[in-house]
Amino acid sequence: MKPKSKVLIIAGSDSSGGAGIQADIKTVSSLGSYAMTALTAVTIQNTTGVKDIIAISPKKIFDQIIFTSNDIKPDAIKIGMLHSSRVIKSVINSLDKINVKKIILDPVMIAKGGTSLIDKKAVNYLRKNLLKYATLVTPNVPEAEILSNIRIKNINDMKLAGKKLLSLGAKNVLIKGGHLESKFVNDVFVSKSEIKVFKNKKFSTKNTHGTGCTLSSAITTFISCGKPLKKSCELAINYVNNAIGSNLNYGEGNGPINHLNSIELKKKFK
Ligand code: PXL
Repeated sequence: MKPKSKVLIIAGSDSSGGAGIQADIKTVSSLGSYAMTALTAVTIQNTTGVKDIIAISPKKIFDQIIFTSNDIKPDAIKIGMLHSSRVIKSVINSLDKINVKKIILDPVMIAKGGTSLIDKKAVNYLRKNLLKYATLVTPNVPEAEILSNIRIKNINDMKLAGKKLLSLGAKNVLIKGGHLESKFVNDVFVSKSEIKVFKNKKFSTKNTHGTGCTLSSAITTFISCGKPLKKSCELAINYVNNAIGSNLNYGEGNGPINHLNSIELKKKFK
């Protein structure tokens, strides 16, 4: 097959392969599109946690985005880990130059084991300056609480926080409900014209490392192919749920999900 579209991923590396740019490339590829990357940081980690983080300079992040996109124009962009205000600023400068309309922002803040992937000043900078570039922002509950300054305990709070993020400049919001105590996961999509709750059964597994990265990359892939945004969210949630359900159970800690779940190997490769 030929790729259906081209996606640029701006994100950090996860050496364990379950989250970050590795999850993004696997997701975009397994859903049939072409993945390009601009690496923002290198994390040294495995399923038990993050050991170290090495930053890439803001100028070199800018250069990766511009040099790559000027040659092969992306249909959509996914943004993940941005660890400092200077990095966010250089990403904004590059977005101003390349003029790509479909931008999905996953406001990554804390890794599964609790390590912070962004500094505190950068959170304020992101809220004030980057949110307005986002076609869709995809926070989980703790991230939505920080960005909106609203305490979230239930679906109604998620709706309020979503509306607040719209008022701060995001064009659409998908708040992921997996952190709330419940038998179900309610993901809440908020746009200017509607609110939609995607309700799915929660899996009881510790192996959910990289679900946020995977979800935002899957949404980016679907909208890069021309699917409507809300439909892209629905399809991406299904993709992630199938990938969790496949339960690889790799590693001692929070293991990865199965990004290849959607792929059938052709006979000639068997
Ligand atoms: O899941 C958030 C995330 C994003 N980006 C990188 C990560 C992680 C979580 O570990 O390592 C690079």
